[in-house]
Amino acid sequence: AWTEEPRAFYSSLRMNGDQKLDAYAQERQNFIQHFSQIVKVLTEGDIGHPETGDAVTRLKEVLEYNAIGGKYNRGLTVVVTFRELVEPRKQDADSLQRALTVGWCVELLQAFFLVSDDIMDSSLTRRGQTCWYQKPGIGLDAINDAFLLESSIYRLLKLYCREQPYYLDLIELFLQSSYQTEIGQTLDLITAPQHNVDLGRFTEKRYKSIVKYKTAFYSFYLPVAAAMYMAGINGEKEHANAKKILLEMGEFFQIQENYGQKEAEKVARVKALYEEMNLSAVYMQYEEDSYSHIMGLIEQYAAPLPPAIFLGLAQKIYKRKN
Ligand code: DMA
Ligand code: MG
Ligand code: MG
Ligand code: MG
Repeated sequence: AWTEEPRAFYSSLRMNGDQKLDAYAQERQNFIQHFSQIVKVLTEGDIGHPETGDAVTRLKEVLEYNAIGGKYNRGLTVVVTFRELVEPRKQDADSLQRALTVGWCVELLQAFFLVSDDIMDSSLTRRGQTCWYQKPGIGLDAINDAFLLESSIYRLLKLYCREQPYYLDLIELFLQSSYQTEIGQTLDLITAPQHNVDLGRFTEKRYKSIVKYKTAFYSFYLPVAAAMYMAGINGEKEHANAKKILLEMGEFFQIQENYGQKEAEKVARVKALYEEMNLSAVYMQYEEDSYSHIMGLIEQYAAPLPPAIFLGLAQKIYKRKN
């Protein structure tokens, strides 16, 4: 069985993985182009409104500053997964518009969390530019801007998906993902308060819970689950199985991206300590184990979805040459 030889199974599907990688690159331009339509539908009819016009102009600025500039992998996952799950003859222009829009809803959810997170973390920059709340004249008004980003999700879902059989499933999915992320942020905030970091509280178990709730749910499960609902896949078992694989991937993704403190001197000291502890070997072993574990989960839980959906994501996060 390939559980002992996960790489053999993976190799047999590598073509799918590569095509998937291309799929993200191919979709990206189209996805970014769809943003102007998102802004238009969220603001049209209101910009010149005598009462709310000025507020809607602010919403446009908030959207353009905070939803743009990332890699769009979460939003793109909705579109790429939708294309893989739905048979080509059902991928009409309207259905694709809806998939792009729901992809942007995931990006807006992320923008909502990031604007708020940067305030709570007193961060200075985000995606290579000044954090929104640090901009002159913005400050804590950014809290309301974050709420506007969140409301925009449900306005878009209503505008594009109200008539669809999966409308309620999507609303509940976005609400549940928000709650899970907020629970994760709560755990993060109470475990390592900014001026009172107690490493005793910061156990591996707690760390994994934080990562699962604050990142894995909205970054990995949400976009795939949204595409599943749009493709008519709404069974509890199917969703539970996909979630099992995707939350595990999310955990690995966050461990890989975790650098802790930002100052150059501290980074250098931590790096020296890592060398001493031979941490790169420990990490490589962890990556290896995590990879095998995820391949095992895909074998066990992918069906009835095509394994390529998960392998494509795995290939993006395990930065392997092959
Ligand atoms: C960001 O987490 C959290 C969410 C929910 C987007 P973080 O503060 O650990 O990460 P970052 O370094 O991106 O601010
Ligand atoms: Mg932060
Ligand atoms: Mg944070
Ligand atoms: Mg981050």
